[in-house]
Amino acid sequence: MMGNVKHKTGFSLIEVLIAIIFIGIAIASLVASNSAFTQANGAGTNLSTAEFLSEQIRELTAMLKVSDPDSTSWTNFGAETGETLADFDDLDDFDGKTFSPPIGAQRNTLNDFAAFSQQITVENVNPSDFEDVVADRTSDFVRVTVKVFLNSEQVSTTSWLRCRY
Ligand SMILES: [Ca+2]
Ligand SMILES: [Ca+2]
Ligand SMILES: [Ca+2]
Repeated sequence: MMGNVKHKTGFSLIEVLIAIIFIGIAIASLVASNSAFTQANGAGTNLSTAEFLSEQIRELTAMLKVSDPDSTSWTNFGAETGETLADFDDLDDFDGKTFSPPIGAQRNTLNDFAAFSQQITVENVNPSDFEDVVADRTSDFVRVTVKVFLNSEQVSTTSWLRCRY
C-alpha cells in the first residue's frame, strides 16, 4: 500500500514537471506574440501621427495663394525678404522649410511631437504631366510634398497639387 502511494506521488511529480514545461512554453509564446503586437501597434501610431502632421501643413497652406499676394508677378520662389513663419503669406514661402519640432495649422509649435519633423518641398510641375517637375515659376501648377520624420527616419511622404490663379 505504502509503495503504491509512493509510486503515485512520483508520478504526479513528473506530471507537475511536464505541466511546468508546458506553462513555460505557453508563457514564452505569449510574451513573443505580445511584443510583436506592441511593435506593429507602435508603427501604426507613428504613421497616424505623421498623417496628422502632414494634414496640419495642408490646412495651414490651404487658404494661402500659391505665390506672394503683394506682388502681381511671380518674381520669387520661397519666402520674400523679411518674411518669417508668422508672416508667410503664400504657399511657395514654405519651399525647403523643415519644422522641428513640427508645427500645427495655426503655426503653433507642437512640442508634444518634438521627436517628429516636417520637411516641405514646393515645386512646379508640368501641366500635362504632374509627375514631371519643371523649373520654378514656369508653370501654374505646383506640387507640395510633406515628408514626416521621426528622429532622422522618414515615416511618411504626402503630396498634393495646387494651381496658381
Ligand atoms: Ca509677402
Ligand atoms: Ca510670401
Ligand atoms: Ca513666396
